[in-house]
Amino acid sequence: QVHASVVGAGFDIATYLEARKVIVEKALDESLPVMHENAREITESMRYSLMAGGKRIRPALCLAAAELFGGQAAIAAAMPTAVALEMIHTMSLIHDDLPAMDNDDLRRGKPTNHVLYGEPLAILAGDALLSTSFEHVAAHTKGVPAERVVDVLRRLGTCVGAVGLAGGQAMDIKCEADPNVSLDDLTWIHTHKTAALLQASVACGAILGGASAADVRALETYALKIGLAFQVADDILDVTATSEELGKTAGKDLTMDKTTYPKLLGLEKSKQVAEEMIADAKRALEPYGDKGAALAALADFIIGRKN
Ligand code: GRG
Repeated sequence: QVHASVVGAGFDIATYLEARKVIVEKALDESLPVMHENAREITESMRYSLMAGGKRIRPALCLAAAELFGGQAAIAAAMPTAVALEMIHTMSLIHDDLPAMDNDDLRRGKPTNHVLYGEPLAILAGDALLSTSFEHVAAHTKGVPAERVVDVLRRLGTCVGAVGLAGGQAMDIKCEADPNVSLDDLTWIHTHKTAALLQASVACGAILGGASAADVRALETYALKIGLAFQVADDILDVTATSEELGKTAGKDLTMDKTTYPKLLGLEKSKQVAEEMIADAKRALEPYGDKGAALAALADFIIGRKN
C-alpha cells in the first residue's frame, strides 16, 4: 500500500535525495569554520572528509522523519542534527579506513584522510568531528523544547558507544577470520555497526518533529530493518560485482574467510532475506499512509542502490 502510494504520486527518490543533498551540503559547508590559525590543518582535514561526497542518507532519513511529524517547519529544527549525523558517520569512515582498522587508501574514489593528512591528524580529525557533532546540536537547534534536544544528544551518544558503532566495529574485528561466526553474531554486528546510526537518524528526526514515544519506536523498527537490509545488500553487491568482473559464479566474499550473509545462507536466500527486511521496514510505516512515502522510497533505494 505504502509502496503503491509512492509510485502513484510519481515520487522520484533520485530527485528527492539530490534536493536534500543540496540543503544538507550547504549546512555541512557552514558547520566547520576555521576558528584559529593554529587549528587550520585539523579543520581542513575534518572538512576534507566531511565534504568528500557520499549519499547523505543519514541526514535524509533524519529530515524525512522530522517532516513526517512536524511538517516543513521541522526541517530547519532538525538540520543541526542532520549535520551532526553526517559528522559522526564521517568520523566512523575516517577511523574505519585507518591502518589499524581496514587500512584503505581510497574512499569514494578519493585518497583517504590518513593518506593525505597522516595518521595522527586523521585520528584527531575523527575525534574532533565526533565532539563537534554534539556541540553543533546543542549550539544550533532552535525552537525545540530543551528536553527533546537532550534526548537527541543522549541517543547520538548511545549510537556511537559500546552498544553502537564502536561496539559493532569491535565485535566485527573480533569475528574477522573466525570460521564459526553465527548468523546471530553477524546480525549483532550489523545492528550496531550500521543500523544503530540509521535508527538514531530517524529517531532524532522524529523527536525534533514532535513525535510521540510510540512513533519513535515505530521508526526505530523501520530503521533497524533498513540497516540490516543495507548490510545484506552490501554483502550481495560484493559478491555479484566481483563475479561479473571475474566472469565466475563465486565472488571474493564466498572464497574469503570473512563470514557474510551470502556465505552463510547463499546468494538467493540472502536476496530473499534482504527483500523481507525491506517489506518489514515498510510495514512499520503503514500507520502513516502517504506521509511515509519518502521513508518508504528510501527503504527501496537502500536495497536497490548500485554504489
Ligand atoms: C571511534 C567511537 C569510534 C567509533 C568508530 C570505525 C568504527 C568505530 C566503526 C565503523 C563503522 C562503519 C564504517 C560502518 C559501516 C557503515 C556503512 C554502511 C558505511 C557506508 O555508508 P554509506 O553507503 O556511505 O551511506 P556514503 O559514502 O554514501 O556516505
